[in-house]
Amino acid sequence: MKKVYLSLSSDVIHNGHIKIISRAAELGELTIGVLTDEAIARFKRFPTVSYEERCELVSSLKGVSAVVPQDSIDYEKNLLKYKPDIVVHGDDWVTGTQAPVRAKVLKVLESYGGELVEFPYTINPMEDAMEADARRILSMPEQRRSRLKQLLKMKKPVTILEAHNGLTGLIVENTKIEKNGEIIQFDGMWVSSLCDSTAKGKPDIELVDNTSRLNTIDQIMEVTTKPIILDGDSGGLVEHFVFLVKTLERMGVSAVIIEDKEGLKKNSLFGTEVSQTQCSIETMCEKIKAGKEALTTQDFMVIARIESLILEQGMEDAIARARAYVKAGADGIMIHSRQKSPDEIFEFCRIFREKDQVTPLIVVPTTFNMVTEAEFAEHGVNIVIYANHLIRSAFPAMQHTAELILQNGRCMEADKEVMPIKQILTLIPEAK
Ligand code: SPV
Ligand code: MG
Repeated sequence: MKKVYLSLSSDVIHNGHIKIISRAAELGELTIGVLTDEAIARFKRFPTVSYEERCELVSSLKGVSAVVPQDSIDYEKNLLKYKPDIVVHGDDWVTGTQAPVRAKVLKVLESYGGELVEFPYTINPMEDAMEADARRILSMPEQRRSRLKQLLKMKKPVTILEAHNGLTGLIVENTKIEKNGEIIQFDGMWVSSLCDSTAKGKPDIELVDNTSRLNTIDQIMEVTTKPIILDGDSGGLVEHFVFLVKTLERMGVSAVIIEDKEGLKKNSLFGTEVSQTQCSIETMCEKIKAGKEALTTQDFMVIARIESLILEQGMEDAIARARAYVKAGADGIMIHSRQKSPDEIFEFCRIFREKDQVTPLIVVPTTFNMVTEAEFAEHGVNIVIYANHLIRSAFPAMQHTAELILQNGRCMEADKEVMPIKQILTLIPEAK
């Protein structure tokens, strides 16, 4: 009896899956590699049906002899572990995003004499509608809100990119690349005060009010499903912060990060070049406590951001604040720095982790940009936020286009560098 292996990467089982399972079972003893929640979240989107439920469903199907976890879209680990004689797949992966995954499967099979059998892919007319349904479910507040906490349990680090409107939200939602046989994407969005303000032509001084910030979030939410972290600046007055927290939680935002500053807030990357004041530990703790008390669910995270290194107050102050904020109930600590070297961030992580291995640590590597996500994870970091990169890439591109038109007195030269009209017309589909 030959050993047959089929990987199921979907959280929706339809007639196409049943058909390929029964054909695979005809070839020998069939093992199904069920993709773990983390693997599905990585390459596709967060699953709507949990790994355990999917295993139960799949193992009850006719022809299935065994179910094993597959923890990556890359088959290598499982193929080398189970050495199936035959791998079965639909022929849809010959081209498109999964083609490199197929190429790697062929290479591994060749290494031990296994074989790939492909059956014609059954197009299910309902597939698009089912996918749209799944996305609608995932975008609902109670689904989306808890996603960050779920991701923190699954993945280290969770990677977050800045979004400041619907369009940049779509970029964070949909951008995927193939890397080392895996398909990867960002986990969620950071609604940055710098980028939200800049996009509105305003300085980053808490001038854009919460009504406007919430409107930005709403625009992003309308077209995405991924979790959102709001840059809440100083959080404002305690009396105002509790209202903000309630509203964010109700909307389905996953976390707010507030920084320990008072008075006129300026962007942290100015450091001590401008006058900015750090608030007292007591004031910050009071705000954290009030925010936590205002919550209705266990899902929403109030994260405290420490500005001690930015304001050159020293490591001891940063650590003392971190411990106090965690004690006050903070669900995570963001430690910020504007140094080019990551040394002080790594030192903070090391000292913090000596006594606390649980509280999530968050970093924003705008200046210490050479550090990779894997290195951050090794230092105990749980969330990496790329805080301003979409707006920083868009602005020079737009300015260049404006200059090209001025220089040439026409738009032909600019047209060569911009997206074709046909593409922009169809970029956003009319109905989903
Ligand atoms: C932001 O993105 O607005 C931030 C991060 O607060 S930073 O600009 O580095 O202060
Ligand atoms: Mg900010």
